[in-house]
Amino acid sequence: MRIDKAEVIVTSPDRNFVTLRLTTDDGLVGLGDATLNGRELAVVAYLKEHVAALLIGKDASRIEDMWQFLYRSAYWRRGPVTMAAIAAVDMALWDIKGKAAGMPVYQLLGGASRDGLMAYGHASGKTLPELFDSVREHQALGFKSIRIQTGVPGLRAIYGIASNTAGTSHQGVRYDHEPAQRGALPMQEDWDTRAYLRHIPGVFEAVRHEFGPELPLLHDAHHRMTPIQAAKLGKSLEPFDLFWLEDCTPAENQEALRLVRQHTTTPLAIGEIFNTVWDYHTIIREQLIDYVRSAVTHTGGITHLKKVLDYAAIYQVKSGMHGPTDVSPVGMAAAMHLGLSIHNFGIQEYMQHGVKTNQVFHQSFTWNEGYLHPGDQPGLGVTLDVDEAGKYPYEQAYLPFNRLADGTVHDW
Ligand code: EZ4
Ligand code: CO
Repeated sequence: MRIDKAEVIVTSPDRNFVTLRLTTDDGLVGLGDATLNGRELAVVAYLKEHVAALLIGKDASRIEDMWQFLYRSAYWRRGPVTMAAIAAVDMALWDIKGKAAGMPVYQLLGGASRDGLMAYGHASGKTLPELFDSVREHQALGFKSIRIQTGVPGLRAIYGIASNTAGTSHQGVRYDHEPAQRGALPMQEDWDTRAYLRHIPGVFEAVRHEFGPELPLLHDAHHRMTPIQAAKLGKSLEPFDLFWLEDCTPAENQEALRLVRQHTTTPLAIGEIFNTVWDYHTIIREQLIDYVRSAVTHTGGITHLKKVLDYAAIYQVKSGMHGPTDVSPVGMAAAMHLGLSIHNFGIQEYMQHGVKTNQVFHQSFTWNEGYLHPGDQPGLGVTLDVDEAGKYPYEQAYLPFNRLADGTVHDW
């Protein structure tokens, strides 16, 4: 079972996706997701120019060895581009191993630890009535847990609020498949932390009043606060019993979370932009977070993220894997197989892909009353229709960014 062919496929059905496709000499095909939103072609070049040739002729069954080889032989370690490239190779090899064994990947990881994966969806609205409608739409689709994002009075555009010109997912929910906007330049948004801190507790109070105490509610603060601001927000949200507050600070300073943790019992989730266990070791060991947000795609694949989550398990920290539309259906499948098998699964983010994306990637996961299951196809359970993919060439896209009222660039 040697790797015969390594192809990098770029397609942009509803948004850009980068997929690595490995073929073995006995005809097995493995897919890996290498999508790095807004910097897609950097990973394409890394794979095409520096990795593809190294794979040819290698034994496809040696997943751990391949991971160590790609990580250590490059000399330059970590970073989102490198770790997305390694993730794609790793996922494709797990896909191949599953097909060779005739088993879904979750069986190779130890089998199912649960019947399905509780998933949360994204409700948003510029105003409370719009937000309530969005929560109801998600409940009607079966979502049992819901992320809440709203507009802030005085700010024009804000992270996480679906635009009115949004597309529609396969389940019919109005949804904007970005935040990356197609175009030659990034969109500029505005930000005011004090206005946000004044507004958000009232939003959660209103949502609890409307939907009752049981519904698990989540919120993403998108790295925008200082530790003391984050502590204040966490404390002010305690009466509304959040499932988690996500990315309350730019958490590359792991020690900053000590300050937040001293002040609030609101559970914390961090890590969608992290890429190795080294980004997490202090916040896991000191139990400064409750959920690990990494996606398989951005954290070196199933092999590495499983190690991060096994380490987290020792400290009662659970998974909360990133599942935006910029993780491709292949990356989502990898997340579902891993989530189903580990003991310390917490929740899975699930933003539905668009109609065109689902025509390019044929998936076998199931959605049943708020629970995802990766299905029982051998491997990851996703196939890529190359002809369909070819209809959608790459389009330049950028994530937005923020400036404060005085023109200062701020975390977005
Ligand atoms: O901004 O995936 O929790 N989800 C998020 C996402 C990220 C995008 C960046 O590529 O914060 O919407
Ligand atoms: Co986030």
